[in-house]
Amino acid sequence: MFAQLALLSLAAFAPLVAAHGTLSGVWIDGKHYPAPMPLENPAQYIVRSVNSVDPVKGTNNPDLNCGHNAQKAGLVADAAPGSTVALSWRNGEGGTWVHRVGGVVNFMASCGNGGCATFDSAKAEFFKVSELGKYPGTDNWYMADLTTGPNGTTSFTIPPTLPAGEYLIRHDLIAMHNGLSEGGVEFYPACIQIRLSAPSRTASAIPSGKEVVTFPGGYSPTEPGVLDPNVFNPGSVYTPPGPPLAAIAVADPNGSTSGGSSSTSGSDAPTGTIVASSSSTTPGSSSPTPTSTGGGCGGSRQKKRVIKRIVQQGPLIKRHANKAAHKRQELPSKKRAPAPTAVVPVQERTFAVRSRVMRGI
Ligand SMILES: *[C@@H]1O[C@H](CO)[C@@H](O)[C@H](O)[C@H]1NC(C)=O
Ligand SMILES: *[C@@H]1O[C@H](CO)[C@@H](O)[C@H](O)[C@H]1NC(C)=O
Ligand SMILES: [Cu+2]
Repeated sequence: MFAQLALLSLAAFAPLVAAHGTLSGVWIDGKHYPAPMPLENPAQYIVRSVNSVDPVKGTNNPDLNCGHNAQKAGLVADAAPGSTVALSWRNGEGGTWVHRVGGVVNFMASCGNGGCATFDSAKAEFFKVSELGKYPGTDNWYMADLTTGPNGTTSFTIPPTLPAGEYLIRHDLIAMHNGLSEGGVEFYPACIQIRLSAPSRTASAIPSGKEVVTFPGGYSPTEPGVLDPNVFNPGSVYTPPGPPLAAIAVADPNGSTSGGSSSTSGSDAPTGTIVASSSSTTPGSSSPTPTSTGGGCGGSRQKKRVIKRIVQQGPLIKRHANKAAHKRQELPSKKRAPAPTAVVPVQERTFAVRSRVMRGI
């Protein structure tokens, strides 16, 4: 009881609910740009704002474009062909991102002559510049790099031959913990406005034709990266959704990744090693300390009460109806409460307990 009260009082200071989450920041060649909170005016940001921490559901959902009710940002960040873009996420309470299973994809599209601050992203012709699932030869997910702490990042390289101009980046997390059945997948799109002013050394054409897609429309509801009954099976291959990588994309050996983190343990435990090894291209030292409640997506009674209280007091965050599905967090729906040999559930529990300990509860 006392613990619950403590949780409530802590959460009461948090602006958002404890589930799901949003992009929290972008580093371009090490320079940091924060992302707006949901419903925040994006005039002073390079990241378009959304009005909910919830996932976008459905491959035909118009919000698959740039997130829930995305609003154009006022600023455009300078970058260069070949720049490294690193991205961090937070959960709905402002703590550490929790989802680790699924894909991380990045698209880009020209904003045309008018520039990104006024560009209608529904018209964007997106080409894919990066796609990640599991670290090669392991059952470790790239997405889990985001769960290591507030500055856990995933990154990609801007194609080095991209012509000068303004571009919209469409970054998307494809959370697959409920993606074992059709419609279960959770999409978390976020759009970032950048400008390449330095001319490319060897400019190529901006991708077009079969290399580009619009959103919604870029994913199919039944393609393997969106619907994957085997996603929790050890050794299974996961293929991120959407078109193939554009020819000008760099299959960055380190990038997007954080290099050197392919432990063979098959574990996605939230240690700090992955983040630490990415520090050359991204934020400096990131503490592995989990700062979130670590509990995933609105499953517990405690959290529901927290949500209710915050909704009464603070900004109204639209909630999606599928809370029950999130009780499962990263567990496959048909394999709940399995034997202790199952890796993911044990980690999730460990993570939750550790988080509570960290928060002194
Ligand atoms: C990859 O990592 C190696 C060793 O840390 C480094 O020398 C190289 O520059 C990196 N490449 C990229 C594209 O970041
Ligand atoms: C995370 O990155 C931000 C922006 O660079 C920085 O201000 C903050 O100190 C970092 N936090 C940690 C825990 O490293
Ligand atoms: Cu979620």
